[in-house]
Amino acid sequence: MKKLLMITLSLLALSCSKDNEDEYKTLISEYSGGEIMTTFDISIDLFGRSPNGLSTDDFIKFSGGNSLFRRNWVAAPSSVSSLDGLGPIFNARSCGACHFKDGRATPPDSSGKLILNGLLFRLSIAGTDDHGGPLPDPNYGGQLQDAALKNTVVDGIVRNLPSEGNVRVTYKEEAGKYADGTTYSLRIPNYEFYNLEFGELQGGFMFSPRIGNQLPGLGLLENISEMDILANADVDDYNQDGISGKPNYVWDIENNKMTLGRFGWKANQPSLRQQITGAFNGDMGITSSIFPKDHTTAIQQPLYSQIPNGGEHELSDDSLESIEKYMKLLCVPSFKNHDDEDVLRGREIFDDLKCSSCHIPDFTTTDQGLEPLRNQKIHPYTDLLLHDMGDGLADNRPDFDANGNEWRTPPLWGVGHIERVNGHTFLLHDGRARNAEEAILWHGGEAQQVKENFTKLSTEDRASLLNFLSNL
Ligand code: HEC
Ligand code: HEC
Ligand SMILES: [Ca+2]
Ligand SMILES: [Ca+2]
Ligand SMILES: [Ca+2]
Repeated sequence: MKKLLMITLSLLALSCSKDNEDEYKTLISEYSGGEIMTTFDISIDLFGRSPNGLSTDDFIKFSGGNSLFRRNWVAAPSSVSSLDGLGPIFNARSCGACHFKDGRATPPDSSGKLILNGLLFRLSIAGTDDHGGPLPDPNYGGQLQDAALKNTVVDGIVRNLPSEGNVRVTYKEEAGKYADGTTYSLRIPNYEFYNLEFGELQGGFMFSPRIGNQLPGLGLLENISEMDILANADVDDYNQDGISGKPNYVWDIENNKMTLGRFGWKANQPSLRQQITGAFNGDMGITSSIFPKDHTTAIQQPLYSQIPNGGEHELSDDSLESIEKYMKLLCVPSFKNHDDEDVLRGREIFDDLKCSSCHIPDFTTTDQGLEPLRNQKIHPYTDLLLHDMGDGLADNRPDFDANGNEWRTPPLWGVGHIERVNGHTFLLHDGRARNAEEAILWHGGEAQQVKENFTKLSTEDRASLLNFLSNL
């Protein structure tokens, strides 16, 4: 194997146009987040690092945002008025509950426990809203909140409010085999809604299970120019490689227009500001200037509307600015063992298999925005575009321009570090894959051929590819 790699290297060196050399340097760069936004930390806090050299003001905001992210919000009224307003219904009390240490949530196991951890369910019915987005369920809204305030005084009586309902998750195993004879098994999730407080789900009801993502590097992704993202789009597959990256266009509430989506599993959010305030509103019941209204539906009002709120708005614009800065400035973990022969071999296989036609390794950020995010050569391994991933992964629920089969290519930077931070290796939009290998085996649709080629790799090559991923 060593020999093979040496030959490839010398070929690269020989064919020595400047371009190739640059390409190779990029290939081995350990600075996944560019020179400023890369952290070499290997502690369990590694997803929570800020870049060196922040201004005092930015550092204060980053730290303030960090604590807002971790703290539990409480019911209003409370002595800590900057942290009250939780509920009436919610999924979790803090951002950190689902993004533990800014990392990936653990999916629920099959035990049928009430706890969904960081898995949430987006809901809709057939049709679209005024902006082409999903049409919320009339009774349950756009998301199932499986928790509600307890010990709350309503009309002088202490009550435990019921939540909207719960979901039970079970998995079925399905066996498969590699060309080398090695067997594997994938788990197919099944979801069952129960304890539904506001009546049965109607015909045409759709849901999308989604797990909380790891959060490093999002400011850099937000600072890739739209032009650079669209350059990789190929909606009608003109170049006939079977891969047709498609941009999602979603409603930008603050700017009152359709905008390229970048965040969420279907690129369903246009900006970190909207993603963050959407999470406060939907996941925690906290209002803000962007989402001034409670997340409850008409049928729920009589039950929930007597709960005191935590001020107008419950999240102040100052707090929003801090937490936005925090999200923007989380550094990306470095690419470990970037000069290791087997890891580099894995990277070559990644390219050979054409994983990199969706998980695009290289971008340069714009010269705008926060100083540490400008002009950075980054290696996120995403195109931020939508791809048909086949029926196996489909949620069959459209989300703006994303159809029921399409998902945004998730960035692979940091995936190898989730285990250290979060103590697990579950991947994909609903956490069904128990590790990177299973995540690849789930690829279908536009990635069907790539997946099949993966299953035909030699045992050693497969191991090298996985070794590469575990170092990202
Ligand atoms: C109940 C669990 C849960 C809570 C609480 C939660 N999140 Fe999330 N977060 C998610 C899920 C699930 C997604 C993916 C959403 C989607 O695809 O629509 C997500 C996505 C995100 C993203 C986009 C990540 C990406 O790669 O596109 C950001 C940023 C984010 N959350 C920030 C926050 C902040 C800030 C808070 C606190 C206000 C928060 N989240 C609270 C579960 C949660
Ligand atoms: C056609 C585009 C495409 C190709 C080609 C492709 N991927 Fe993906 N990849 C995706 C999308 C989209 C997802 C998210 C699917 C989901 O969550 O349901 C994904 C998910 C993943 C994940 C899980 C990431 C996470 O954060 O949960 C890994 C790991 C991964 N891909 C590795 C690879 C490797 C290795 C290859 C080549 C063998 C490859 N991919 C080829 C589009 C692609
Ligand atoms: Ca509230
Ligand atoms: Ca709801
Ligand atoms: Ca194409």
